[in-house]
Amino acid sequence: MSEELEALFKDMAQSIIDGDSDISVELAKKSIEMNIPPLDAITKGFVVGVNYIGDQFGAGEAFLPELVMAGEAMKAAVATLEPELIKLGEARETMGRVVLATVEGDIHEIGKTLVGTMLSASGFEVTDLGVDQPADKIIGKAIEIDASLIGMSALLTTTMVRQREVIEEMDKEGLRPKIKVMVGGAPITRDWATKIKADGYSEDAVGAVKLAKELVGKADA
Ligand code: B1M
Repeated sequence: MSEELEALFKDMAQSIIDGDSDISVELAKKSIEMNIPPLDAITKGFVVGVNYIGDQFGAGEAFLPELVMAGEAMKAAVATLEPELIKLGEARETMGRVVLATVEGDIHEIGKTLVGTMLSASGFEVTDLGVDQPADKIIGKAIEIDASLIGMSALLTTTMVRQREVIEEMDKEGLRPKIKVMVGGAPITRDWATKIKADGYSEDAVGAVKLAKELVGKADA
């Protein structure tokens, strides 16, 4: 990696740590001008900063206002890069409809939105319900739009159990295997996904696209 690129990624991380949306957006724009792949900017730059603040918060060394500002700066940077992510996809074929949501009680949206953007860029028709979504809303929307896949994000150990509730409800209503379920989010593991009988788990947005294609039977597309 060149020194210039290394410095840019470092500044990106710092802009999130400082909770400075103006600078994070400016750096996101700079990365576009420099033709840096948008996913690199996110994962090697901005995410490093948000993870740092998350760890500091977890250790009691940063507080809620800092977490909120870091979240806002991260959101603004990812939104700036979103058109570039969409451009990356050269989807010619419709892959199927996906309902995406962060589960009830959980308002973390950045990772979920990133997954949604990547799925859209890859040809999926994504209905993103947003955050804090109860089981009935998620399932109701999937039935309404005849979705082939539900994607659920959870970032809290206290809300990940909601993923299981949605799956149990779907099983009760006989909606599976017609509608497949994919889960993700920082505390989610493959073991958890297996335990709650999800159809698949991915640890990041790129993996989520690959998995979604497999689940709808279009792995080669
Ligand atoms: Co919160 N938060 N937060 N937070 N927050 C965490 C999750 C935490 C780990 C921080 C910490 O303590 N170290 C901790 C959870 C601890 C736990 O449960 N064990 C925590 C806490 C405690 C809280 C509050 C309870 C704090 C409080 O109020 N006292 C509160 C909860 C509010 C609620 O939801 N009810 C809270 C609030 C917030 C903010 C609102 C301030 C803000 C969110 C802003 C927003 O989203 N608009 C925030 C933030 C920013 C974080 C951290 C720092 C960063 C999350 C993030 O955006 N990461 C986070 C610490 C961390 O995760 N390092 C933390 C970047 C994003 C790109 O990654 O979301 O993981 P991620 O998504 C990845 C993958 O996980 C995956 O792909 C994405 C891209 O690679 N993925 C999927 C995600 N969803 C997927 C779905 C898929 C597949 C893959 O298929 C469907």
